[in-house]
Amino acid sequence: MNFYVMTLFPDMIISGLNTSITGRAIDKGIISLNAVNIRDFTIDRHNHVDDYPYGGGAGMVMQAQPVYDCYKYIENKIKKKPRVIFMTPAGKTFNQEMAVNLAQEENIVFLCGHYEGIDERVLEMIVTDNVSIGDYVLTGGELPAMVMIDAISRNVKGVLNNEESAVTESFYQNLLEYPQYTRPETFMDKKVPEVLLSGHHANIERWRRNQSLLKTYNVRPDLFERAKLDKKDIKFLREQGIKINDK
Ligand code: 6GU
Repeated sequence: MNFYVMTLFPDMIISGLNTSITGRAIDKGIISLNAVNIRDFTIDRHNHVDDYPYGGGAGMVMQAQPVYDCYKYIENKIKKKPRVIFMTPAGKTFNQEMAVNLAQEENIVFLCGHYEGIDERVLEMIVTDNVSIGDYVLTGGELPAMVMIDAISRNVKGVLNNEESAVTESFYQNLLEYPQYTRPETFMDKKVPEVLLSGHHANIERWRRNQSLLKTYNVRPDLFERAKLDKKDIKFLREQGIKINDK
């Protein structure tokens, strides 16, 4: 899988993703990361890539020409029309389902804006998807692109090892992770929950499931509403005084 990032700050993309699990996947050749500097495509004498907005107003707008030529350079290299994702707070909010789906693509191009935005005409010409990473405003699209590349990559076969893969499971069921503990058994008078030392696998599994249910109910009621509950889950939650409607 090949990621292309159109950006004014290629070093930021490379340094952010060349470490840890994404870095290992790049080294192994499972994914490739190409940060392409939009400024390299300007035809302006002073290397400018932005100008004042027509109609007035604050800030600067990225010009169409360098963005378009940068895109054409990438399209020409891969010889097909890729998904082009424009990182914008005005896009559809990114989620795990989108990460899983995008992991099926062979090439993805990310377009990172800066300043007050990008000339609408080039967006109309090249962008296939508008995506946001949440309801807050960032200074540019680089961090959002890095977030998406990380989340997509870990759904590409071979990027995670078996142990790392298991960790994703819970989000698919719309439940949050149960708490984890490691040695020592006692840390500053705080003990590890007894059941985890019992060696009784069914009890441990039940306890973990119950912890996930309670955590999700308390911190993410929106997720909890979509979680699939079985009879044992419903019994446990009712014992905790939580009202559950039978379907
Ligand atoms: Cl994709 N871009 C910017 N600039 N801010 C954001 C965002 C994207 N997603 C959330 N905030």
